[in-house]
Amino acid sequence: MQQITKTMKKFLFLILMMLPIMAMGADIFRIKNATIKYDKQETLQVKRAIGDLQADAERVTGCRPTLSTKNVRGPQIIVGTYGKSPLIQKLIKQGVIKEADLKGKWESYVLTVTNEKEPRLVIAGSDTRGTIYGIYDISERMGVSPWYWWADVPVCKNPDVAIQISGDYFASGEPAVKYRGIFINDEDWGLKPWASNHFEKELGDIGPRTYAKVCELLLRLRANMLAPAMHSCTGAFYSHPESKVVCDSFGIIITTSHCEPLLLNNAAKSEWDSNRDGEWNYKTNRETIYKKWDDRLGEAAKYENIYTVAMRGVHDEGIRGNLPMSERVPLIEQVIRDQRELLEKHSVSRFARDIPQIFVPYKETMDIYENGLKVPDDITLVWVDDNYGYMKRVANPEEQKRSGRSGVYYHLSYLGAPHDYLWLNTTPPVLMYEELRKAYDNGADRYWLLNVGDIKPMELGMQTFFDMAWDINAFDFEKVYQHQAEFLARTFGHHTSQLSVLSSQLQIILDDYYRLAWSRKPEFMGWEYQWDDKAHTGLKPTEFSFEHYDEAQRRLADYQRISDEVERISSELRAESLEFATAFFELLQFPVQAACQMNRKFLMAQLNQLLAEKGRFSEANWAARQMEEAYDSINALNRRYNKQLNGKWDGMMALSTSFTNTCQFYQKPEVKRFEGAGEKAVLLTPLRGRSAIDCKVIDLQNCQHASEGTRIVHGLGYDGKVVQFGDPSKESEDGALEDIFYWFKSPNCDSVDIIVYTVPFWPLYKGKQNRVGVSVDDSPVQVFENKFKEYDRTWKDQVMRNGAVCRLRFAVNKNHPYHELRLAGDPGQMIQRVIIDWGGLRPSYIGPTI
Ligand code: REL
Repeated sequence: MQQITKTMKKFLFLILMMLPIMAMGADIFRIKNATIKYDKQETLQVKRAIGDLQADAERVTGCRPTLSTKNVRGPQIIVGTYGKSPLIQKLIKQGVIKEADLKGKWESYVLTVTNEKEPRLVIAGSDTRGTIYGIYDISERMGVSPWYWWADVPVCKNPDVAIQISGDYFASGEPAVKYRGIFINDEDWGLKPWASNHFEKELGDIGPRTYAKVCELLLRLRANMLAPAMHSCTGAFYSHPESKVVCDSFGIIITTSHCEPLLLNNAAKSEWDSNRDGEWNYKTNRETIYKKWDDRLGEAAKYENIYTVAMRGVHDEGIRGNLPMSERVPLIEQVIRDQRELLEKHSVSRFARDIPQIFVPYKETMDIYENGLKVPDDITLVWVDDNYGYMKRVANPEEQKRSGRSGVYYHLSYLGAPHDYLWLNTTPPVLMYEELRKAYDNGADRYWLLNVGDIKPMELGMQTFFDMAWDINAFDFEKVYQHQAEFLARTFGHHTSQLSVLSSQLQIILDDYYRLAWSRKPEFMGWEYQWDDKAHTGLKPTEFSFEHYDEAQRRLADYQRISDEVERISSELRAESLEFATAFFELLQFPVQAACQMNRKFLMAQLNQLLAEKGRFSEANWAARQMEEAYDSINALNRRYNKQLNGKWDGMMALSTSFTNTCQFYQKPEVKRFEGAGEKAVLLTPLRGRSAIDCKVIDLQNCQHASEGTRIVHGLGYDGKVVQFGDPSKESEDGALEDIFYWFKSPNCDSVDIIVYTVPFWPLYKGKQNRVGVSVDDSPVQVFENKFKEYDRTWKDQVMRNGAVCRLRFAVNKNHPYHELRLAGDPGQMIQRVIIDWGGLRPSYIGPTI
């Protein structure tokens, strides 16, 4: 009896002990007053990140956790790396962590809360970066946004913050893409002036202080590599030796752009000076070039790098000298052989095949590759977009077998022909997903590099890119379409009443923002002025029509609506917190309002010309003032961006970004003024229902699908949705094109024109096609095959308007009022707009509305 009582007492005691834990929920860990515990053996990089965890915990709770490598009592955050940390080994033995989640895994981590003896939050990584990502995952769960510094997202104070891991245990798994990073490019108008005149004034350049901030951001976004800025306005990365040390202390891998072989930036005089070093020509000056690479590797090979092999000309040029292809190919093969010899000499790995290398068939390098260049099997082939978001090709089935796999180099920002876009981030996330998924499904899982220009204001695009690079399988068309609105709602939701309402409001804004920029990017509103258009001396009107379909009016009204909407959300946020309103300005308000004013500037200049020609002088004066106001507004927006937060971003935003845009008429288009005519406002509200006569834009949503794979994709196209004919990687069999059909009623006529706008993709790889077939009633199918070459007129027009267009004529029986339109396409083809024209279509840019 006594025994029973003793046992019962013990049992009761245990129950009582557990009660607080059970009440609290076994999987809750309070951060405040916890000690961060780790082993001495941890790498320098992990220890540095532990410092960030400590700082983040203090930001949130107001208390700075103690760090300890000794045994401690009380709540602990245990941080450790598999294979280095006895602490983690012990937890594996105890069954707290599953070894299989870490052993042999690349950059993976486990998070778990165990409250058995003392509350413990465990962050265990499979390797250095795995542990670091685990740390930053916890920071984010505590409420520290990856963008807390770069986009000033405030950290909400919460002394009681608690971490709850669903199911008590979280194993991240390996990232979908092994190497994930950014290329800082075209820094001349943002990052460079900001760093040199402001953030790193003492150095007067982009250097270690800036790179420390960049590296921290990358790790918080679960990226692992950086291609540093390389324009000649900036000192070469290796000319500030501390920069590489800093990047290494974060565990960030250095990679370089396509034109910097073996870490050598020949655009920088300190690296390559033709007066000093001679011609950049491997045929005539091999020894000097070889020596440069040798020296560079001597200094940098001890760090973690991914090496660009082969070579191009100086900076972004092709190889100089009229070397025929029959000589180019063996010459580049020789270059690669020599480079691998040097890599073996300097690297700790004995064999070149064990050193990460990339070959980037960018611009003319693609021709050399297509002409038979032999690239050793272990080298990763990095496929490129055409600088405007469309992948030029992906790996074919043969290339997919390579041990080096393949990768992607993708642009969110570009300086070059036919027109640059360096100011705003306007690449729809859905296009990015479509193109990257296509590459990934065909083997591009080794390396993803994103050209982000100056980083700001590319935040949303970067967030989507790195979330996809980490786990592309968590995405589909619907999820990627909602991704940015959800991210913004999570970021700002605490400060508005309803999160889901906010998310839908943001989705509507983003829908319009991307849709309007899809037909014409804000940077392209100066229209015809292009890089190779040297003869052009004045501003041409845009093709948006004020006279037909209210096209220009509608565009202005749509922009104004989203601009007002971001203003409204911003005032709501401001009422709660000025800091949140500031972050909102950087992430969304600035891009939306800047795009709006850029459009207003050019469209009002156009309206001024139009009204002046018609002799409506007082209204022309009004349009001229609107243009002036838009110009001033852009200046004011840039100024606000640079000057807010005590000038934190001073120099980051500029009115004139890029060479194309620096000309005076682009900055401030000329307008005509009429003295004494006064000013009269023009009614610009688009009239509802004044729409198309004798032509019709079909609503793709109302098409019937004849085959399963065909789908509607939201977030792309002139109308915000497109039809896609199945999966791009699917085999196409002739005669088995996937199709859709649509019934329409026509007036009494014996022919109709069908105008089809597709999304201007490149064929998947050689041998694949971009065909769309159209038929009406029983007519034979007419096929439009989108064939173009990079830099030809068709391609230029296509990338500037994000569309390829064809007009096909069909005879119809005039006694039959109803007709069937049938459309088919190769797998992956996207149709974004179809217009049925009975002869009534008027000149405009994209035609009437649906
Ligand atoms: O976008 C690219 O990859 C290239 O055009 C760049 O490497 C290059 O630096 C470009 O900005 C030229 O000025």
